Amino acid sequence: MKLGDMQQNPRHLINGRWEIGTTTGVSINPSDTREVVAEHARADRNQTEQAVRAASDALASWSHSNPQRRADVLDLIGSELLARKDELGKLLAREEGKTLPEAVAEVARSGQIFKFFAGEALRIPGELHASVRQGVQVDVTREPVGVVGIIAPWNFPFAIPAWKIAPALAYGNTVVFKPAESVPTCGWALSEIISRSGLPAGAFNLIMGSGREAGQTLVDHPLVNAVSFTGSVATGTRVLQAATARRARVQLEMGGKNPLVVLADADLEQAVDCALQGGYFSTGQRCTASSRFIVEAGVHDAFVARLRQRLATLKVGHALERATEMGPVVDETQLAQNLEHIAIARKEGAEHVFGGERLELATPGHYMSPALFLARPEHRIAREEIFGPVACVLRADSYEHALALANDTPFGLCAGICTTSLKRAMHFKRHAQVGMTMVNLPTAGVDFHVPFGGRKDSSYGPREQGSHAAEFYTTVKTGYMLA
Ligand code: TXE
Repeated sequence: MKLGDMQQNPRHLINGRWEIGTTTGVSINPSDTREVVAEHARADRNQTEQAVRAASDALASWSHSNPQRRADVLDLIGSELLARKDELGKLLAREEGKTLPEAVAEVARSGQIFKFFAGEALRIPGELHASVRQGVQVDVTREPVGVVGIIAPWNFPFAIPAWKIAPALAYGNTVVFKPAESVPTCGWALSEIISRSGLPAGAFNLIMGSGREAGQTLVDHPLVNAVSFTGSVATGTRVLQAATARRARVQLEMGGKNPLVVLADADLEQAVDCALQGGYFSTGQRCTASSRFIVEAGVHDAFVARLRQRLATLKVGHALERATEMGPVVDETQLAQNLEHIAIARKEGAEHVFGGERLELATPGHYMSPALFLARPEHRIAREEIFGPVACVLRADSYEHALALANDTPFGLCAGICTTSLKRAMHFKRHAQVGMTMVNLPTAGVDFHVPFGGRKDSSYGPREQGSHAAEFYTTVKTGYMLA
């Protein structure tokens, strides 16, 4: 089978072999629903269990491999992702619908993540302590956790799997990876590169299929020692309950309702840029997207007028067209969900400023115009994650009021502030109840070498990315020795 044929018909990777599925599924281009991106394998419980057993059998070899070998494997994967970023970015744009520049940048970032963890494999930290007992030496070392189940969402089909798979392998774990149903070909393309990197058979396995069957099997399987999940709060909560019931380690990244505070002293153009990028780029389908613009009264009307102007000229279109600034929504279900939220906002009395309509363009796709409303804090549009190009403005009387509004949410992933006051910026950084803060920057758009994650309902377990990833992907051993 040639690579091109495989890309049309992605198979599972189980124990180093490409396997057909028990059933097949199709993935569709959201920019042009006439185009089938691929017909891919789907796994049932039995096939998923085979992948878990393969990962478990490979542990003895990979967990004791030397760090240089792991670094070489990860570096090779990173280099190929970087070298093929244009081609793979095109695939990503076709299957998920983000614009080509966004998609190419995501693939490049995935390559950088693998290269970062190639370095981390050589820097696994340990500690040496003097004992409280005479003549005894104590050391603290880190070991792999075991088999890691990786359950990924559709919105970053290269980067999110990369920032889970790379640390898992760097620290000597073996992996069963399940991409989201709507982006199997991206998951397969990443796995195909990983399959040629020099790993022992079974150290990395790919399973495509439904969350309910393949995903749940990973969560429930006694040989899966840890589960790293990114997705919705509802599914994350189910994953947590099932995995912790059998005492597996769990890490969850879920939703956000991220605020961008705009103070009266802000540079208005910069604030509007931050709002546009953070709220609407990647079609608003980012857990770090800003969906609440909390604007101080003095600048409220000017901000709304300027943002409205910018939204009116934002070019929505086919993800592969050069002029496109915002691609389609990922699928019909998500589009219907977005439109439903817009109907609710109108019904609850939020004031419509712009957009929120389904668009008919030259190709049949899941297009909608970016939406902006003026809301009150109790409106559902100001409280629930929508996960689309839909945002609202909340008026704040003062900085203190803005901060209170920013924290008035069950979520706690990311919060931004636009201000020229160092004092306010520092206060906000300290008092925002989130895992990540941004000053004069969009809430979305993070570095790959520092911790990523949030508080409250947004996240559970240790942070992802950077050297903090070791907290989840390793377990600590304390050794005592009479010297
Ligand atoms: O998510 P799910 P979906 C939010 C966003 C979106 C909503 C639904 O609001 O509208 O979630 O998207 C797998 N056991 N986010 O349906 O269901 C599933 O196959 C194990 C926010 O895509 O959470 C997929 O691989 N796994 C988010 C992954 O879980 C299960 C990004 C996520 O699916 C499972 C994506 C089960 N029982 C969506 N059921 C963000 N914050 O970044 C499903 N899965």
